[in-house]
Amino acid sequence: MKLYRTRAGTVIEAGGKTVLVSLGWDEIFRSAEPSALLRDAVIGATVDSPALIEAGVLAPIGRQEVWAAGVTYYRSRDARMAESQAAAGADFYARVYEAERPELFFKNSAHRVVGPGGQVRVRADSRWNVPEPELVLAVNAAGKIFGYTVGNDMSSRDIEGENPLYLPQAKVYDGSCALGPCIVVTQQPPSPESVIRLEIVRRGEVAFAGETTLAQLKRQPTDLVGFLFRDNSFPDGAFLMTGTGIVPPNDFTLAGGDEIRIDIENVGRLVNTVAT
Ligand code: DO4
Ligand code: MG
Repeated sequence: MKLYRTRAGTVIEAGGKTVLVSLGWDEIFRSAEPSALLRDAVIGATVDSPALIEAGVLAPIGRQEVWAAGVTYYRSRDARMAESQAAAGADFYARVYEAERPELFFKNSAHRVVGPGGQVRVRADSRWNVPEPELVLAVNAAGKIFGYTVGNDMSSRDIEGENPLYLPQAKVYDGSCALGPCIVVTQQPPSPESVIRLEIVRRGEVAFAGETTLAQLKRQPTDLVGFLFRDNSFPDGAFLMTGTGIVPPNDFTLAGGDEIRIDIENVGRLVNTVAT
């Protein structure tokens, strides 16, 4: 079942039907059993129109906070160690990759999140910027993962590399996160073989392409959520980005007008452009 937040309201695609349901977005995240709530809502729904989705898909977020895990793939550990060498930060990344406690950081509140087709941004005071394509967990208020979406954890590598304490500035700014296009509601996590692909297109040419699989993710999604919910409450649920396994080479930086395409097999495709 796919759950969309649209200009018309909450829309579910299930069993070949596209229906508008009278459920508020945050109500779904507050529910103890979101999938049962959605199933019942589909049975009671009357409108069946694929045009609902074409009318305008919004970022699939209401009052949820967005959090992120970091250094959960070997490639990310490597890239972070290299970029922070001069600041003597490399050891922190090596240690957190091995540690029981993961790196978790606050990524964004909803107003900084863009939806499918929207414009992500790079900071004006940064000269080295990349997208981070990530599987994102949709988590209800009780800490249960009920679905998955695609995310882009935009990052300023020069700011992050200068000093690990600058992480919030490298990660949290207007337009620094994209989510969507929908939440795939399922009890079954995407299989480890699922491929994550990133393609960056500049003036019609592929400027960077890379891929990995979920098998390279070192942490279990349930463990990440377990740490997030330790002594921390989320009355409206949360999104948790699970980290990147694709990092463009060090001489690559995003430019205004670049198109960022992220595909996660069995979850969806998220496309955004970089604001000029
Ligand atoms: O520690 C820096 C951020 C790591 C991150 O965002 C990632 O690995 O995806
Ligand atoms: Mg990341």
